[in-house]
Amino acid sequence: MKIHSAEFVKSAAKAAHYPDYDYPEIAFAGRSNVGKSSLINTLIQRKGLVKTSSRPGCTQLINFFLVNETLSFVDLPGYGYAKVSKKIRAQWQPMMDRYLSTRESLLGLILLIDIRRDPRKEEFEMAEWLEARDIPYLVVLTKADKLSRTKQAKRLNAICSRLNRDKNGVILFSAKTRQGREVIWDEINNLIDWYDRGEEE
Ligand SMILES: Nc1nc2c(ncn2[C@@H]2O[C@H](COP(=O)(O)OP(=O)(O)OP(=O)(O)O)[C@@H](O)[C@H]2O)c(=O)[nH]1
Ligand SMILES: [Mg+2]
Repeated sequence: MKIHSAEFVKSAAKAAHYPDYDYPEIAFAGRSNVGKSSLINTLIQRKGLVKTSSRPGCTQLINFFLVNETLSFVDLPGYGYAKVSKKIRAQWQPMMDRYLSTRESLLGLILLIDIRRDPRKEEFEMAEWLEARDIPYLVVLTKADKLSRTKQAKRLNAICSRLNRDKNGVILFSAKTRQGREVIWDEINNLIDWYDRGEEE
């Protein structure tokens, strides 16, 4: 995918503050520190456009980005980080639920899981929730560079079977080596084609 423009649009907590454009939108979700912001930067080839940090809990609002003036990316706050205050965490869940259940232009979601971790309650709940609403999602296993190719393949098998998901729907990725970037773009483009066909009907 050739990126000729990528810009930060705005941050929002409330639905009233979401951008009111209706470009097809892809959201990125996953545990805090899993690499959501780094994945977006790698996809759009802008190193610092999305702020990343080794300190979990970096992204605390819903952040909207516009790519090539036609596609919207949404960086969601990470879940499951215990050190964030209770008050902040209590605000996140309704904020995420509201976004996922009301955003009409949401085309699909990318669910990130650290390749070294087994999916847990949060990931199972998210997957179930998306399936119940017919929202397509892709699983991306992040930080693949931390493991050898042999170990990556083993983790891919283990995680697919835990999620009961075909290997085609789970992609190995590294923001460091950019492994998997093109495959993720292919999947996003497939979703967009499918959306465009639906619009024409
Ligand atoms: N080795 C390696 N490190 C990564 C990779 N992706 C992200 N990181 C590092 O992991 C840390 C967290 O990355 P972020 O992209 O900020 O994670 P996030 O999911 O956006 O985190 P929150 O905003 O806190 O929810 C940073 O120190 C990144 O440099 C990767 O593919 N490989
Ligand atoms: Mg982030």
